[in-house]
Amino acid sequence: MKLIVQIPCFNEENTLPQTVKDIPRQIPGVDKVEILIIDDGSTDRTVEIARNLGVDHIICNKRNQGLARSFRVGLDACLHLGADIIVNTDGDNQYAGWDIPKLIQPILAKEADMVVGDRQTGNVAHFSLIKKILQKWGSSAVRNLSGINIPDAVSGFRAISREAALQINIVSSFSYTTEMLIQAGKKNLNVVSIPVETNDKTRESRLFTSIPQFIERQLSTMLRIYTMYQPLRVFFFTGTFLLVIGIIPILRFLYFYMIGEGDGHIQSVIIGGVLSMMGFLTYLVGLVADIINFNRQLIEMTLERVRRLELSDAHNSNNTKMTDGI
Ligand SMILES: Nc1nc2c(ncn2[C@@H]2O[C@H](COP(=O)(O)OP(=O)(O)O)[C@@H](O)[C@H]2O)c(=O)[nH]1
Ligand SMILES: [Mg+2]
Repeated sequence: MKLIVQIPCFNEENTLPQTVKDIPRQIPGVDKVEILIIDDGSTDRTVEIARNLGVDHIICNKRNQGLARSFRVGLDACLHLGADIIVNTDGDNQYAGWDIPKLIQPILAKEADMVVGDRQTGNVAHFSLIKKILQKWGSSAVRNLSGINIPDAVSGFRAISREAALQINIVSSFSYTTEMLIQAGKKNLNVVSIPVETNDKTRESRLFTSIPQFIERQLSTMLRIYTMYQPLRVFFFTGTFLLVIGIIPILRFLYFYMIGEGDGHIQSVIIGGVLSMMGFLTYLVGLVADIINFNRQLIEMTLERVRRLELSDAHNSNNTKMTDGI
């Protein structure tokens, strides 16, 4: 059983040493613990420090690619390195490394495919009221969209089984946290949440510069990923909404027409007609999106198989290399 702890880093020279130090290297039930740093084009000494700390693997993006892409690169690398469990933690030492054994327990016990560390934000002193409210609201939105109940949906402290990592395809470039949960829900993976500790705040968030930006980015990710997985529902809802508001002015016109005052109400017919037509068109777009959705499913199935083939190839060639060595 091999565990790889991946840490996406963007200029984390100050906090990386403590983050790495807190990761236990011996965990009951795990044969090997390795650490992978994904350096996302840091301009400080992150890579040098990671090397000095003796982390096992370092991936360097030449340019800053964003957290979600780096996360995906990390997952792929962990799979290639033969990880049975992958843990993601942040380089700012926000999460307590010593909680990792607890975090992976449900996966070791084969009770879960994914475990999300719940920071119990309601009790975290340095979280502002607005952040607490947003966090709660975001998690309930994710719960409605994905059908899984995770109190801290944007937590970056999470463990994933190899099987789940093979199935997850992060496509957004900004935030992987909510996308991963919506995908996991739609793929019927078993996701659980466990309470974890957090360290004191070391610095301001680098992912969000302001609350409106946070809301805008999270909302757009949620909407896009949900539409990707349930297009018919989204377009049917939007189309019906347009149709219903379109029918109201038409009924208004009909009423006046019946009582013999149809003249002068032609605007109602035009507005209602345009809205109803938009509603019908939205249904049609929904059908097209649904067909694209089938294609997505086929592509995802192919991708999963390619991954498995690639990984079994890598595994075989590693074995050959080892035999060659002997
Ligand atoms: N790969 C990558 N990681 C980033 C980037 N910005 C922040 N991170 C990492 O993402 C994690 C969370 O970032 P942080 O600024 O603490 O955001 P918070 O989750 O809002 O606290 C840390 O490990 C950062 O190093 C980025 O542009 N690219
Ligand atoms: Mg942080």
